[in-house]
Parts: sequence; structure tokens; C-alpha cells
Amino acid sequence: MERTYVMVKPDGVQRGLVGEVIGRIERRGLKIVALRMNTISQEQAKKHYAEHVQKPFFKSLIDFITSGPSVSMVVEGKNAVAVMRSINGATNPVNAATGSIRADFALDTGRNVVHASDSPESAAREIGIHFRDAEISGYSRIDETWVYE
Ligand code: IDP
Ligand code: MG
Repeated sequence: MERTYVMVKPDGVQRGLVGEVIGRIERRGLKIVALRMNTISQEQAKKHYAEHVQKPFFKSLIDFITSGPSVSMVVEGKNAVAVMRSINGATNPVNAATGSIRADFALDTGRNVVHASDSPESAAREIGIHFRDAEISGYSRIDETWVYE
């Protein structure tokens, strides 16, 4: 099983979309193994988005992502990284597939409601930025034999 890091960004929290996002993750059959609301620090944000440090939008991205509470999750399941990216949709909501979170709830790249890691390596790195090992719960869900063959 694979793990990925998922965030409901501050715009998603402010717009009351936390339940909507969590509901989609749970209904798909993915398992939430860690969950927290907090306002992430500048230091965490800069580490999280380190790959974008040279981009013109970096400062506004860091200001936005640290501007208020966000919801952080570790999500586990078969192909969790790819499945979460498709649940979220393309970065620019205008290109997001119909039925994805970004297509259903967003219009602007800089206010695209959710984050999910783009590879298993990114997931391991991002989980390490946002969670301690002790905050991640390994458990079986009772429906697993009905979700997996
Ligand atoms: P991702 O969130 O789909 O992985 P990335 O390219 O990693 O997309 O960019 C990280 C975040 O930075 C995006 O989700 C978006 O909020 C923001 N971002 C990316 N490109 C732009 C841009 O061109 N203008 C403003 N914000 C951007
Ligand atoms: Mg990314």
C-alpha cells in the first residue's frame, strides 16, 4: 500500500470544503491514517514548496498557504499518489477533469483548494515535514476486503 500527503488549503477551509474533500477520499476507499488542522509555519511551507523557490509565485504561495488553518492528512491505499492526484484534478482548475475537486470548486491556480503529493518520493518527504511518526495510525478498515480483490 502507498501513502500520500494531502492538504485542504486555507481557501478550502474558509469555504467550508473540508468535509467535501474528506468525503471524496473516504468514499473512494482510501484510508485516512493521519489528520490535523493547523496553520503551517513559514519554515514548513518553504520546505514543502522548496521545488518552487525560483518561481515568480513563490512568495504569494508561501503567504497564502500560511495565511490560516489548513487540514493535513496522510492518505493510504492502492496507488494512493496517482488516485489522489486524479481526485484533486489538474493544477490549473480550467484544465481539471470534470468531477475532480478543482473542477468542481475552483477557478484560479492560486486558489485551487487542495494539495496532494506528485510521487511516492515527494509523499515521503512531505509526510515528514507535516507529521511525526507517532501521529500516523496503522490500522485496518473493516471494508478492506470489499474495496480490494
Ligand atoms: P500541484 O499543487 O498541482 O502539485 P504545483 O505545480 O506543484 O501544482 O504548484 C504548487 C501550487 O502552487 C499549486 O497548487 C498552485 O496553488 C500554485 N501555483 C502553481 N503554479 C502557479 C502559477 O502559475 N501562479 C500562481 N500559483 C501557482
Ligand atoms: Mg506539486
